[in-house]
Amino acid sequence: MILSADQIAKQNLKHETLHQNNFGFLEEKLTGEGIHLSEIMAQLAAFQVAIPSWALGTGGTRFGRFSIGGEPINLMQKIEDIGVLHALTQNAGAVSLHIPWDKVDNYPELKEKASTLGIAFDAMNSNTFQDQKEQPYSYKFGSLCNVDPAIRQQAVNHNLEVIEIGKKLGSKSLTVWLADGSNFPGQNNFQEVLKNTLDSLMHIYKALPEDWKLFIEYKPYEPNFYSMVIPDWGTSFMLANQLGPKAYTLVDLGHHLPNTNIEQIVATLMLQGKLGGFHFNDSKYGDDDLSVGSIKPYALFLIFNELVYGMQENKNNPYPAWMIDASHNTKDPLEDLLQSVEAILTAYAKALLVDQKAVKKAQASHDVVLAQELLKKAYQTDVRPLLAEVRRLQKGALNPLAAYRQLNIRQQLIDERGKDTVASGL
Ligand code: PSV
Ligand code: MN
Repeated sequence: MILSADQIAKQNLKHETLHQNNFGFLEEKLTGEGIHLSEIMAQLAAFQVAIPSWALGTGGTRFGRFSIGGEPINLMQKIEDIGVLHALTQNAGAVSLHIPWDKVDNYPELKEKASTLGIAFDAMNSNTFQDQKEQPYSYKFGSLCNVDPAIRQQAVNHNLEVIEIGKKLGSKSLTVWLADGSNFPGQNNFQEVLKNTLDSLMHIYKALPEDWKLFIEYKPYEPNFYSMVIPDWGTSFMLANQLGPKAYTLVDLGHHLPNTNIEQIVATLMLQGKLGGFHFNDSKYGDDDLSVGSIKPYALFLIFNELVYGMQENKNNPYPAWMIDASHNTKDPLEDLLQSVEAILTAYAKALLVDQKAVKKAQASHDVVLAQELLKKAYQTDVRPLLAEVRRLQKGALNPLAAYRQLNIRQQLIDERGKDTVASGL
């Protein structure tokens, strides 16, 4: 289903008066504080977060999966769903594909369809954490790290194929996440698997086109529980440095042990010019993949505060690739993604409101209280009218979630696709 600007404009009429009042009040307040609102609004409008192709259906755990109905059964339908998200929010104009899940016969047709909906192809993801039917060797004991050179070669070749597909779609980056690791002491020789991984990544790196980037994800545990070959940002950073200037670390919010100071990791990587990409989600315990900002919104704001600072100060760091990497087990995936997009933009807008100069001044005079208060002041600003105004100016919805519900989109998708459809992916 395709959502038209007219349908959205009609929904906006219902909220128009209240919105103008709310925005007018906020505009006066912020302008009075000397904030250049137009600059902030331009940055918010430019922000595009990629939606992963595998998150448009209901997810599940190893215990069960509860389908919502109307789920997209192929990539074209997934692109249409992202089109709906983008039409409503104007901030979801990109898709991230996972190969081989998203292989199709006709890539030009796919590219064409996406471009009519304003959707670009962000980072491509390879998959060497599952075995595919036709592949000769198993990844049960690792892929790029494997002690068997034939298995490593197969995993390298897969990544090369992903790059080739990405080239056809206009993507400019490859994200490698490795499930490689061990479940028991003695299973792997730590040094050997790391050396093998670097060697395999070097082969992949060599095949990267000049204008591409390689993003290396890290994760402390799962699916392996004793050791992961790339367990932390330090290992990813080390590999990226050894590979060269086109390789970067990718931070996935769920890939940290509880209470890790992620904002400090962001700052360190940006200082070194090595933060390439970002996967958004939220968690209570581990890689829970919950809706962004649903558990620790203040931590998300602090992370964005470092991202904003880094984007301003660290010109050696490229503009990061953003992606939502959440799983929707309980809610309608599209509603969940709308909530996540809103949470990301909320944190970003609040971070843009931080008076960086005043914070620096407070730090210079060791005024701990003031420095903290300055952050809190930005965090406590209700930026919802600002986000709504940015969307309105781009013909998006004043209230995306309300519009989604009032337009009965899930029911329309069920009528169109059926009640029992199940989306491929995780
Ligand atoms: C692994 O947990 C991960 O974060 C990687 O980004 C994968 O590609 C993605 O989730 C989907 O499995
Ligand atoms: Mn991820």
